[in-house]
Amino acid sequence: MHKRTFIQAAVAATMLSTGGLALAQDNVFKIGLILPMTGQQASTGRQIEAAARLYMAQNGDTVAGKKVQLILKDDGSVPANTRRLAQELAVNDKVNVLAGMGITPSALAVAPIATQSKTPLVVMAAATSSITEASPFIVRTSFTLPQASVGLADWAPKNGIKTVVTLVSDYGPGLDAEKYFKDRFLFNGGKVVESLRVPLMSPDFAPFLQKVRDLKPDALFVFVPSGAGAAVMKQFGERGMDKAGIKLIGTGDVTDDDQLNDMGDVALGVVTSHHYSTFHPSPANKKFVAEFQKANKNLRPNFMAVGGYDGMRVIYEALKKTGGKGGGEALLGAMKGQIFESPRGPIFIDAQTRDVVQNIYLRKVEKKDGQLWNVEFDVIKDVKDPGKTK
Ligand code: VNL
Repeated sequence: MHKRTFIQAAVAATMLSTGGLALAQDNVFKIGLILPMTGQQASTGRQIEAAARLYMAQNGDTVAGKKVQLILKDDGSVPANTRRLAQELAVNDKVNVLAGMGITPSALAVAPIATQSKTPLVVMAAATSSITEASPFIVRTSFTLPQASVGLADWAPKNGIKTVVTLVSDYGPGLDAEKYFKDRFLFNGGKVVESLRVPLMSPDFAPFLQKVRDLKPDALFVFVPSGAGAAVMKQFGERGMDKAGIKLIGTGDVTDDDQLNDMGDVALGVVTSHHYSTFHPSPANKKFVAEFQKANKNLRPNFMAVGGYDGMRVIYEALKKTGGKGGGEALLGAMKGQIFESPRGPIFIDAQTRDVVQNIYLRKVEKKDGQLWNVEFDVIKDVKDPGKTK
């Protein structure tokens, strides 16, 4: 009798504790954040992680009565790793949202998992136009290369640039940048003399730049992913391209704020088009930059940080709106159509395309108080991704 009571009590206790566990699980909202924390794209991972943690520090980790848990995984930007990690997060950890995606191949590798598990995937970095079409569960808070390239192709011919050589990383975003810059530049009466493509991994820019020097265009248009710009700039300077009268232009990835201040005077005067500059003069951005730098040993936030910060905002607001009810589909629904003031300026998550609509700024590198900045001098408002057919 005594023994039976003991067993009953033990069973009851077990049930109570597993019941308690289930309840605790129910009250946790999990974000599976996959980023390149090591390898060639590690600066992108570092920026996005810092921004996500800042957003949580500023807004608390309890939303709609749920405890928000950030689960960070390092994929080293190897797409097979991204895929495996996403699978584990969706199946074992049962995350409510997948997020991050440092490069396009990572986002494309995870898209089918988002679709099958009905888990929203918030793309915070990768920027090939077609990514949002790879799964109806993808929402993007970064940008697209067509979006960033077209404005520069309008600006260049009006500013004495008639001949251009394009130089891009040979994968999704580079091919988008090359195509959309070229088509618009030709339409505007410009001429693309040559289109060069460099490998994504460990590129050696020297032979390509030598070729550009020989071709002597008015300008060299460059797209390389965040983190690779400093190497391009250094070799551009070493080969005396600027002195030979060739201007450097590109999307803002090449004058990445993460590296810009160490690029030296060769970067002065470089004109780029992009959606975010650390120097953007809005009160919201000044607050963001100050608090980001304070929390990160003065690290300057770049466009990757802003993609991560806004991605967290989209997740938090969707959780608030749904109260965590209705699963992945409801959460996704509440992400669509969000409109708000980002550190980059006003942005909008287009409900039809799930892609970000935003201002694109023309910027020129200038020195102010001894530091190099991308200083905005013109804006094209509310730019939709020109790569979308519908
Ligand atoms: C991508 C596009 C990656 C733009 C980037 O940096 C970037 C991409 C890592 O889609 O892979 O600046």
